Amino acid sequence: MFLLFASFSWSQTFAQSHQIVNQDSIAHKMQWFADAKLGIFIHWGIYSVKGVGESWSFHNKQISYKDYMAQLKGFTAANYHPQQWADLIKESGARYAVITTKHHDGVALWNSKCGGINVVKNTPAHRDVLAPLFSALRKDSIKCGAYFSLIDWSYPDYPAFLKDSNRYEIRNDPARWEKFLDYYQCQLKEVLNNYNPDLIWFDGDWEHSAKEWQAAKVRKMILDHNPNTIINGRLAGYGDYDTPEQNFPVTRPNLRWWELCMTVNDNWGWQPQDTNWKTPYQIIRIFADCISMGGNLLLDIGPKGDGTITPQDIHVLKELGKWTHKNSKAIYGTLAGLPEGHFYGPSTLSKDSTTLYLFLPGKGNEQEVIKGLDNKIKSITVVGNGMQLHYDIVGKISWSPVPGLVYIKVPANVQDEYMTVLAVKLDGKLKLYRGQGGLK
Ligand code: JFZ
Repeated sequence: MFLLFASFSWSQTFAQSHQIVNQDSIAHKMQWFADAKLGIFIHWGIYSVKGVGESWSFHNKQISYKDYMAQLKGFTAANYHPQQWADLIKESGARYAVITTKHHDGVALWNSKCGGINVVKNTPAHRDVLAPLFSALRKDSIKCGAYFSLIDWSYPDYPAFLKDSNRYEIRNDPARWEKFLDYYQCQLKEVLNNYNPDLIWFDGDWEHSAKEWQAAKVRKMILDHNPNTIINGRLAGYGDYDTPEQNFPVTRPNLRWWELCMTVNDNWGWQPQDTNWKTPYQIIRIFADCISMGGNLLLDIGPKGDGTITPQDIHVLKELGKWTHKNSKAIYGTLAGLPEGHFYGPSTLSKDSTTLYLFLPGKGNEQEVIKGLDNKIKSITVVGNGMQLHYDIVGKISWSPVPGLVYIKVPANVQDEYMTVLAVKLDGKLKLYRGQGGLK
């Protein structure tokens, strides 16, 4: 299944598929998202009880549907402290969070009146676990995102169930599909009315077409409820931004808004056998690469069924937080940085384009180089430390329009534990020389 996804190209956004060249109406509501840079994704559901693959484990017959659903009985949320979750998310430096309100297994984390299975009616948790999280996040000024799976393999009127066994085909029974549409749109309305999310993160659109999902109607329904709601790219061409999943782009995507979603280990939900944790440095470096290329990072954690967040997730979020807080001015509200070739590392640009932030892969060294910088430099300082650094202009030919190379010395005593960041103050807006040097 996943091999198949690997060849997916990014789905188009609403603006692209409708050839909206002037995206300014969308730009207004996208501003907080563009400035936020970091979000935390939370995969939490009954799959977190035994720690099996979220929904896919029964769909792909790795576990029987009965055994999968037996996890309902174990979903206690006994150690669930939403304010602690929110505070940890805040501490990481994330400015938004997205939680699975319902995954493909169809188990809603709120008390849905539209039908289906939910943790209030069907688990010992016996309560809406979303409401207290959204209010804790809002207390911490974190924007709230609701992940919502279009697919619902448990619902009797949904065509697909287990791998290779459809309940029916839509063309043979359109009335039955209508029933499903009513159900999922009823649930979506509940999510909008209950929590007024700042962002809806759809998933699973690949099982049906935009027409079948009624994507245009659903987009309108969301925006009629709140025109500022951001919609991710998985609404069959009716979203606002793109989501390359787990796969890091190598060259800068030609997209106005995008978000990489990525797990801390190899799985979305908690799975005890998965100990392939990324290190804080690896995550910081991936994050810096994202913002350098104009994107966001949505970093996923998987709390256990009882609501505890693993020590490994906590460690990564806290270490990430130390770094994001120290380097905040190089991160939030910035623009994508230098195009390839000018600097061997990620970079960002202040909104007014007069300060360039350089992220030094590793900790930095004695010989950092910027090429083709056609500005005078006012100062170079270490972000979060303030020390002014010495630099040399090397190889400037007096009569040539080609700028010299900027050599910067980063002494060991100002190096960050993970990734040192420099602020290069320019004499005006960034100007780059993009030519081929002295070649004719
Ligand atoms: C989906 C879910 O199936 C998965 O369980 C998880 O919730 C993740 C965040 O999203 O998985 C996908 C979705 C899209 C692609 C691959 C896996 N894709 O476009 O390559």
